[in-house]
Amino acid sequence: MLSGAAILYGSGGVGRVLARETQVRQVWGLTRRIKPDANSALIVVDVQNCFITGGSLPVPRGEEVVAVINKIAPAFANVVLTQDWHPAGHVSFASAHPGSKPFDILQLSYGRQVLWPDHCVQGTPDAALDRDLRIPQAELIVRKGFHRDVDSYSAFEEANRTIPTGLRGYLKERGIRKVFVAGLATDFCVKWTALDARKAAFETYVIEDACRGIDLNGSVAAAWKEMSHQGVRRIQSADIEVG
Ligand code: VGL
Ligand code: ZN
Repeated sequence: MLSGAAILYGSGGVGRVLARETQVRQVWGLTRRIKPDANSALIVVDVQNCFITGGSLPVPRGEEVVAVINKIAPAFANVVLTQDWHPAGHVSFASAHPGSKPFDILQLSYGRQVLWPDHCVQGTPDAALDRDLRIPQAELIVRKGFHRDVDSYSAFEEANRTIPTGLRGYLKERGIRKVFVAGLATDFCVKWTALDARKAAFETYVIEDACRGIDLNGSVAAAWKEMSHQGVRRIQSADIEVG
């Protein structure tokens, strides 16, 4: 194993070495767990009533992420939560576009926009965080999608790609170098948040079993492909050392 590792380290870029290391670990059945450190943050994306059964835009089995997130959260000294937080009449709502219906796609000034049922309206119970989340140490809640004419799947930057949320600066200023992303939905807000985390040069992990997707026309599989191309590391909650 050790000499194998030495050969691998001489053979290519860091990304390739890490990918090979993961493969080697899997082949050998080794369970080396990841221990989040002081420079790691967990980003819990949009675990809100709207995205859970009974909400306005329920993600299939969305409620299942809560127990998984509660299990791993104690491993993180730094936790940031996000909230999708739209004004009434938001541009992403089908109801704001006469003649359109939910899940239609519309070309807007900043690009293609999937139209959704009205969801996560500011100040409504639907927009509240799931009451069963147990993350008392969470230090920041980032709200996004609050400009009426722009959506924001990403926790870092709005969909017109010009307005930052401030999360990048917050994390950098706090010395965070690694982010772990969990929550809803894999193929929208989790994906965009993870891709933007990579763009901001964070080492980025998405915890697969702590996420659920909406899955429109294969969008979950496409999301994993896109994330892996950008160097996002796909892990499971069991890969994280808790306690
Ligand atoms: C989301 C659709 C619309 C998400 C937010 O949190 O993934 N999806 N708004
Ligand atoms: Zn939304």
